[in-house]
Formats: sequence, structure tokens, C-alpha cells
Amino acid sequence: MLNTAEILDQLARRRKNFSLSRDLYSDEGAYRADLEHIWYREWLFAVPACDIPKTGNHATLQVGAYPVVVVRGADGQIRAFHNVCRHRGQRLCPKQNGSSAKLVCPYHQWTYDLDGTLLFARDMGPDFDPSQFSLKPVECRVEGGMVFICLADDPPDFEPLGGFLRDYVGASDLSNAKVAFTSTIVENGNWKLVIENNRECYHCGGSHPSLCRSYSDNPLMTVMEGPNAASAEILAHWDRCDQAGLPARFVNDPGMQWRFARVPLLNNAESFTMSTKAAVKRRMGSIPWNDAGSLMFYHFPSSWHHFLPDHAIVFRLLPISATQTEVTSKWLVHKDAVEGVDYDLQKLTEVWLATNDEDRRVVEENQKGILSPAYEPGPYSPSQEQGVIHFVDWYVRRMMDRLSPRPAMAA
Ligand code: 3BY
Ligand code: FES
Ligand code: FE
Repeated sequence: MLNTAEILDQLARRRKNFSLSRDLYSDEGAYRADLEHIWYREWLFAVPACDIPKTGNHATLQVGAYPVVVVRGADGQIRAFHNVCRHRGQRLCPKQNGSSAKLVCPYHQWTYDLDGTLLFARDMGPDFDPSQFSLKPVECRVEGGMVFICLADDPPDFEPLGGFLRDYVGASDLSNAKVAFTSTIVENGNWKLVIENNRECYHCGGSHPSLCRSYSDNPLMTVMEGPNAASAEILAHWDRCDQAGLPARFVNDPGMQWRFARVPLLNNAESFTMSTKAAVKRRMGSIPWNDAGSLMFYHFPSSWHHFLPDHAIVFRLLPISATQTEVTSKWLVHKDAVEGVDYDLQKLTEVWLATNDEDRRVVEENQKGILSPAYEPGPYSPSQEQGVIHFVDWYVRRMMDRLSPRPAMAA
């Protein structure tokens, strides 16, 4: 297991524009450092707010060692808490999704209000002060209908991401959406391999026959230079969106942690379906046309998303171990769309269920090859894998920043 100095050394010696060392994709020490310095410190996408639409609805997620619960309160507010009972530490809410008027611990029934206050604890004696035993809060922000959490006590600034979420994702009006389907899979690969694979479409032609009916594998769709620099087709799409007041132009974090861009699909395809036509009769939000393309949003380290005219798909990854990653996908549709009438669930989900499984296999084979003593880091394609380079550069910068010894404070 690598120690901090050895991890720093591998990060410092990595060859620019090449894949990382085997250890950084598989070693237990490197994995623990990723948790400590990335996963426990960054904002993480948790769920779309419409996953918990009503008071008492909650959703859980496991971030490394930390179980977290996200709850909709009686005031409509969404809050996040450590999902750990303040009595003897039972995991409070065991299910991925649940609903209850109060949060009741399954062990000895300590009962918490939806705002985390301890309301009731049986037979705790006259000196017991329940106000000392509220659930521990987790930082939580909701913008554009997307819930983000951060485990750090001093989270990084959420702006300007929040403003772009309001504008770009706001156009899909997730407050009037519902979750039509959730899929959770485990990929036997390091979380960084899952992101790297997502950040390029060099593999799409060879791996994704159904996605390639509607999604162009032209790397210009995935990597852009700026709001006024893209292919003629994308620029024309942005002009058209501008005229309709639909946020579309490429915008990115200078540090490349996140990016938004609305891109056209292939040959005027409407949606990620086998027919390339819309899967849902009712459009979401204020999107004016069926061929408005996909608003692609990614945010390191934990999510990428597609917002289409007729539905949206949000993807969340969470590390499970050095070589295992959970990927949860949720398909969102207008809240009044009726399954079997306005959409067919199979037609809505089949392309990305297949794509996720194809990506799982790619990632698992990638991990197996990397575990070989014969593996050595290989070069990324400058035209096809620019998005991967952005991610790896972001990761290495963050880790080196946070792992580097700080000069001692003056006494
Ligand atoms: O879903 C995505 O965002 C990425 C973009 C390129 C490959 N993959 C389909
Ligand atoms: Fe929760 Fe005992 S551990 S009530
Ligand atoms: Fe893929």
C-alpha cells in the first residue's frame, strides 16, 4: 500500500498526456488518498430533487466510509445528514429511497424530525438533553433541481456552478419532472477509469451500436474550445438556441471541473432511442423543439448528465473500492407524462441501459489489463481524448495540491 510520499512521487512523475500508473488505478493507499482528498472534499452530485418530491421522501448514498441521507423537510427544503443514529450509530435509513413522516432509527426507535432534530428517545433518564443529539448535517445545495452535497466542513465555493445550473438545467424545469426509472450497476474498475471512459467517444464506434444511432462520435461534440469556437454545425445550433432563449453555448470551469454545452444529435435525431425519435410525447421545461439536442453537463468527480427535449438522464458514480465503482442512472420525464400512454419505459431506457453495460465491460477489461505487470501508461489521442486529458490534469493538480507538504506556519 502506497504512502503519501509515494503517491506524490507517482503523481509528480506521471507523463503528461499519458494514462496514469497502475498504482493510481488500483492501490489501496492511492484509493484512500482519493477518498480523503477528492471525495471527502468536493461537491458531489447526490440526486435530482424530483427523486424526493414530497415531505418525508429521502434518498441515501454511500460516499466512501460515509453513509449520507438526503431528506425533503416539512418546509419543502432539502437537507442532507450523516445517515448515522446519534444513539449507538445505527445506519438510520437503510434503503436507497424511502419515505416517512419522521426518521425513526430501526434499532431502538430514536425518532428525528426531518430537519435532523431528535424528537424522541425512550427511557434515557432525567438528565438526557435531546438537543445535544441532532443528526449531524452535511453541506447541501440545490440548484436547477439538482442536489449536491459536500462532506467537508469548509466546502469549496459552489458559485459560479450554481448560476449555470439555474440557467442551463433550469430550461428543463426539473421541478416539474419525475423519476421514471433508476438503474444501479457496479463496475469492476477504479472510479477514474469510469470517468476517463465517459470523457471520450474514441471508443463509441466500437462499443455503442445503439447510442451511435443518435449520438455523434465526432470528438468536436465532446470537446469544445469556447462559446464561439466549435464546428460550424454546433455554432449554427447555438445560434438557433440563442434566438429561442435556450442556454446552449459551451461554458466551462476554468479549472475544467465542470462543463455545460447543448449539442445537436446525429442527423436531427430527437432522443437517445433506437428509432432516434422522442421517447416521451411531452417535452420538458421550456425546450422549444424536439431536435434541440442534448445539454451535456459533467462535474468531476461524480457525475455526467444528458438533458434532452423529451427526457433527461442523470448519472452518478460513487467509488466502492480501489477497483469497484457504483454507477446510478436516473431517467427523468415530465411529471404529468404517463407510462404506457406518453412513453414506453423500455423504449425510453433501452439505449442507455445497453450503453452503460457496454461501458461497464470496457472499464472492467481496462482494469484487468492495467493490473498486469506488463501495463505501462499509454498516450491519449490529442484530438479524440482531450476530455480525458482535462480530467486527468484536473485530478493530478488537485491531488498534488492537497498532498504536498505545506510550509510550516510561522510561530
Ligand atoms: O455520455 C457521455 O457524455 C459521453 C460523451 C462521449 C461518450 N459518452 C457517450
Ligand atoms: Fe439508533 Fe439505538 S442506535 S436508536
Ligand atoms: Fe461509452
